[in-house]
Amino acid sequence: MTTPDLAGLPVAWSADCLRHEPAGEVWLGVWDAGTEVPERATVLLGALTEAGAEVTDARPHDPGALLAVHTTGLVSHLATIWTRWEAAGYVSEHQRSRVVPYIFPTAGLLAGMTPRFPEAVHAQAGGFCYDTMTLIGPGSWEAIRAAADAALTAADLVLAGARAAYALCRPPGHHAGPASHGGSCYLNNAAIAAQALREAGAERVAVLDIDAHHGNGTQAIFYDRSDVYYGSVHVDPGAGWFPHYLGFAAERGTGPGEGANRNLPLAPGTGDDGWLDAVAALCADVRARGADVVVVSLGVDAAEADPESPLRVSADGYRRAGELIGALGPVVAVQEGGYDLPSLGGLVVATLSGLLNR
Ligand code: SP5
Ligand code: ZN
Repeated sequence: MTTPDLAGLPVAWSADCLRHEPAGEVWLGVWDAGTEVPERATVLLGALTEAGAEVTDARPHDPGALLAVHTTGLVSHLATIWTRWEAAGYVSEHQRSRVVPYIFPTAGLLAGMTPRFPEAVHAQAGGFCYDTMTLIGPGSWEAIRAAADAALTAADLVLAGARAAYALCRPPGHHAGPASHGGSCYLNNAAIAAQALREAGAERVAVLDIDAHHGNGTQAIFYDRSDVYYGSVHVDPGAGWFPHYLGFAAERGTGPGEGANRNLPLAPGTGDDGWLDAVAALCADVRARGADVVVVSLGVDAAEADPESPLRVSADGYRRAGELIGALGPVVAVQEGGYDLPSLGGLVVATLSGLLNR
């Protein structure tokens, strides 16, 4: 009998992650089916179990861990908006089954003025959510909170001595900033884990983001800090890809954080060779700067079959990326994107097998 690839790898998970049902996304004014579906987590859980990983319950953590990287305003908004939306009659009277923003306090609207926080519930959502694709419904908050708890539990396991742990987070997190959310993300699970690792004594933490999209939220959270490096390889936002406005190579960090942020945008169509060169360059940064622990924002949406990105990475490419990252030291892997249900499980298992050098 062969040993399963992931035998002994702890997987932090909560069934509450299934309770978030965005029921699609409003893209260019039309309500589409959307790809960030609960089945993603079911598929991943099945593949990881099949590969021999050890599923462990995400342990509830103090809200202080969320507030260490997010504002009270964002956290209370996410925790309460659904209940207030429903109570105010948007579902029963207006047939709006999900929270969707419609007005955004952009820099242009404000023109330098300080905005007044609106009383109207339907005007509040755009104060936090910067796109129309990141909907909130019944159960969303429980899932958002559970995903953060999964990331924190994986961090605890690595602090306790595991060489690697994986958090099966859903919804994903890397597009959520200190006071903002979007891109199917609500709270930044990877940043919450990275900050918790810092507070538990890790002096230098590196976040390596291999999701197909730039993790603008993680970048924003750590942009002025030297103690948490952020490196990301992603499809070039300038070529027409989310998050469009951020993720360029010139964004290198600010103040004490100057040089501790690195973006490697890739042309659409880039496959294993170009993508792995970029992953290796980020790993070289981490080696040069030193890191006590690495948090991987593990999106697998750069895969060829994925509907949300034009990159063309193979399962073997993911395995090799895992090998490169696993050689750096202890790793907390946090699930981000990845939307092709038939290949999703194999891609994550391949990456984690590489991490464990199996
Ligand atoms: C965590 C993560 O991977 N978030 C990525 C969000 C990017 N969403 C952009 C969606 C743009 C519209 N999608 C149309 C898909 C084709 N039907
Ligand atoms: Zn992504």
